[in-house]
Amino acid sequence: MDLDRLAVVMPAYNEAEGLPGFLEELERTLSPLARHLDLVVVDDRSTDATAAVLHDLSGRLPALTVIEAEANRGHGPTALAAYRAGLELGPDLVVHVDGDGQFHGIDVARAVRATVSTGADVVHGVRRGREDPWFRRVLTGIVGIVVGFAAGRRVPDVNTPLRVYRPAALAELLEFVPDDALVPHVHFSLAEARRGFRVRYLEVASLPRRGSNPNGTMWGVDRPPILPPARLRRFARHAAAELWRVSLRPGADG
Ligand SMILES: Nc1nc2c(ncn2[C@@H]2O[C@H](COP(=O)(O)OP(=O)(O)O)[C@@H](O)[C@H]2O)c(=O)[nH]1
Ligand SMILES: [Mg+2]
Repeated sequence: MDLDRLAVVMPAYNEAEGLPGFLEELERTLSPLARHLDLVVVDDRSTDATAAVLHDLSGRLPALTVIEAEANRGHGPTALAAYRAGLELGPDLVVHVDGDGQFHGIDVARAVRATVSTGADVVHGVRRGREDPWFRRVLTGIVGIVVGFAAGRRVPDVNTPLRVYRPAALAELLEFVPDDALVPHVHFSLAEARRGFRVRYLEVASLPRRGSNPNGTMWGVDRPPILPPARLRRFARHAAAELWRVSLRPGADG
């Protein structure tokens, strides 16, 4: 394939167990696709051994660059910091995946190939086989309907963390989403549709998180509770307000 430089960007939080296997798999599956591969991981001040594990790995994986966040800021701001760091390397394409490693390396490679072969501005990995508690599925469904309505077309898996971007398209999106956004990928999905970006969708398998530390999940539980935890309810409230402010209200930039 004809890529000179490919940058993978990844926010990570408490993923000490799963990161080595996931990063090594990405290195193995993606390095054949470009002359130069970068793996940029932003550690969001993890409280487990993530920083030490990444330090060790950087000795073994020449592609790896580790950035330590100055403070714990959550998934959205950390993903945005990772995107910016990746873009600064001047790559042909930027791939985003979460540090919890819920994808196969070969599916990430398929998404990269699909971006090149279709000439798309962005390719989304649409997750199949997700196992989420009911309230997360309901929340995802509601966000999907709101975004689909605002975008004027259905957007499958609006918040998927597996995305491959052309740098110019990504730069445009990063311009209007605030650095502290809670749900940047939802804003991105909506803006891509509204701005007429060429978006392609690729079905990919959704795996369980690779590590066993439940603090690495968004909601801090390893077994789904019956009712939505307070943390999720608070997050949903703030995310809905942000979606209105950044993307939905009349005159919003998105
Ligand atoms: N940067 C950062 N990421 C977090 C934090 N809490 C959870 N995450 C990450 O958020 C990501 C998404 O959460 P997850 O429950 O896997 O959502 P899903 O993949 O959409 O089902 C995971 O990669 C978590 O590691 C945090 O405080 N900071
Ligand atoms: Mg995940």
